[in-house]
Amino acid sequence: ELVAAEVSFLATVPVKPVSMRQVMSWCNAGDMVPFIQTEIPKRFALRIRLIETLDGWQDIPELAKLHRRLTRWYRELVLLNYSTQDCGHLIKTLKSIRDEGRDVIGVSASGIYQLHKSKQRDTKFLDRWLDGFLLSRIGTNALFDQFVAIARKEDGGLGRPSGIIDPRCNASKVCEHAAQLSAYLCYQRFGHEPKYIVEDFKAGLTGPQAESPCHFTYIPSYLRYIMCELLKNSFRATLMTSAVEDLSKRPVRIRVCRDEHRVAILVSDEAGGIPFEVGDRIWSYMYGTAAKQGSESPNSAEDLLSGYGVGLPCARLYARYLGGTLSLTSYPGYGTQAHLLLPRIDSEQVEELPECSFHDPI
Ligand code: W6P
Repeated sequence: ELVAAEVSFLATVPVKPVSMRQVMSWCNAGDMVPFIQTEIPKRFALRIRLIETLDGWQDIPELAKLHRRLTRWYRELVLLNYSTQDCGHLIKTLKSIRDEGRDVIGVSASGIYQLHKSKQRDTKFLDRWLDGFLLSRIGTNALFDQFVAIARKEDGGLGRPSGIIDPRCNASKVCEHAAQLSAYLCYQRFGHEPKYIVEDFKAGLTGPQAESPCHFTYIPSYLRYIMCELLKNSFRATLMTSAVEDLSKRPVRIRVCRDEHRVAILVSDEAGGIPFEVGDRIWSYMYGTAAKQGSESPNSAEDLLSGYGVGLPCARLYARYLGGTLSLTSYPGYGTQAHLLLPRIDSEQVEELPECSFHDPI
């Protein structure tokens, strides 16, 4: 079929990652249209091809469903008329694609887990595949959301949030919000919440001046997501390993540090560390998905806080999307440190996107 041939061609055309500086230079929705028109279909074609590289994908209902939906969205995008002055129809289409794709993380993780179970595929390979697939999705969603936000003119003037990017994102404020939310979830679930401390540090300064807030260009919702995932884990582990009266002795520490080039956030708990047997499985989509297949209470406080789901691997993708890194170090018997490193300069915040050089080793 014509669409299939077009997709396999387009999937081989290299995707063009943008920097946050470039995205912020698009002040009106119209400035963004040429990029949406040429780049977004490429990224959908790439995800369609990624599914096709998985041996046996047609036998897994979830993967077949994703493939059908992506193909339909691809068709809708290439059939749009981009030359009109009025972006109304484009906005409507992007919003409906965005809404229809809400469940893609769950559907793809479940499909990949089925592939693992039925075809005994290697979890390492499948985890890397999901990293690439979901990273590509983060990229299109960010651009969709940015486009819809600036089309609605939700942005203020200079120095105010423009679209989903905040040129003055306050890192410690976002950390504080994430900690409040995570503590609230703990309270709902366990009846207690751990203590936490947010501190600011600045290169070249010590003492009170070091505590000035850290502002940088970033997508605050992504930073909040990452911090919530880390804090939910640290908070839950702290509650599980401490008597209530000892909680004030083991606060979870959130240190927001920066120089001109980067923001480095250290989250440390004293909850005894991650069991050695868990190892790299903490970054796997498989174990959380396996656990989910048996549980019936989605969206309860319990579920939101529950074990190593897809939250941590997704948090690492949000960090990587704009050139950052996220890693964990376990200190057995003592605690866990999470290290989040984000570039601070908007021209260095460039999308990290997968290529279609992906080949199924089978
Ligand atoms: C723990 C287990 C964990 C996972 C992720 C982040 C922090 C922590 N702390 O004990």
